[in-house]
Amino acid sequence: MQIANAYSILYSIEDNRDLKLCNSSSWQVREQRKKSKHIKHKMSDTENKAITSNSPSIVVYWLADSRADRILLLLEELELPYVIQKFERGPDKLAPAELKKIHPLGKSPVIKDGDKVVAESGFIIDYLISKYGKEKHLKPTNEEDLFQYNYFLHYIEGSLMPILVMKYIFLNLQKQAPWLVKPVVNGICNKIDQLYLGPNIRAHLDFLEGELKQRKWLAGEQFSGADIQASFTLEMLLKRSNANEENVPNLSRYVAAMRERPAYKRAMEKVGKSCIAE
Ligand SMILES: N[C@@H](CCC(=O)N[C@@H](CS)C(=O)NCC(=O)O)C(=O)O
Repeated sequence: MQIANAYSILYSIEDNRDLKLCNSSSWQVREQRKKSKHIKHKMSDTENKAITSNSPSIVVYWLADSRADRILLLLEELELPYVIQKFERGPDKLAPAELKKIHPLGKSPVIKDGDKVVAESGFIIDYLISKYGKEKHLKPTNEEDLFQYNYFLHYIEGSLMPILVMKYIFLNLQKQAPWLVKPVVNGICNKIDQLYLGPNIRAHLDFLEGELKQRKWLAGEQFSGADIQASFTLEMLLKRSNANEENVPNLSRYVAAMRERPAYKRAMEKVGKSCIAE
């Protein structure tokens, strides 16, 4: 049973963490009510009416400015009911220690599906599509597109993300360096950027531009889980490289098309943003 869009319920929990219930099932709601003694929200009639008994109970542990946006996109594409538990980053930009209670690495995204804890965005995407998304066709069935789907699911986290994370770390290092050592820190960071990060980012931009010149989406003419995995990362790539529609027209067209998807818009609404790379 699937419940499209429509409603979300905001619970206030005593420990100041927001638990946002989206597109929920009756089972979920009742369980959630049982678990939390501190719920202040009273469900409306519409919310109660939309409730059913056999939906999956998926909780997304979502961290601000993180790859967890991918999972919201996916769940909206799949039109599955889910709960978002939101975490903010600390002043050090790291995830709060509470996330370690969900999974020992303390990273996001991580989800709970029933009693299963599932980590790693690429794995979460493939897991949810395989388990609940058969009729949504987010995983190609023909050999060539499936080959690209698997490649890009791994490429995004294995090759592209590490470069972008390094770029982010060095940028922050420069911003946070005390004035006395700033010239030295800037010198080192600029050299790394010039010798390593810059050329690598250029190579990724050229590679992706070439791939997207050949087809609409990463794994063919059909939108797939590989695009969901790429969503967060490609927006970041464009933002951090200052690339635009003039030098990467196909990549820019791709990101713009992603942002136009109704599921993307619904996911962003749920976390109060207009786009991933806001
Ligand atoms: N390869 C993992 C990476 C997970 C990851 O590093 N997430 C970042 C957010 S984008 C995180 O939780 N950072 C917080 C921290 O390291 O404290 C995945 O794709 O899920």
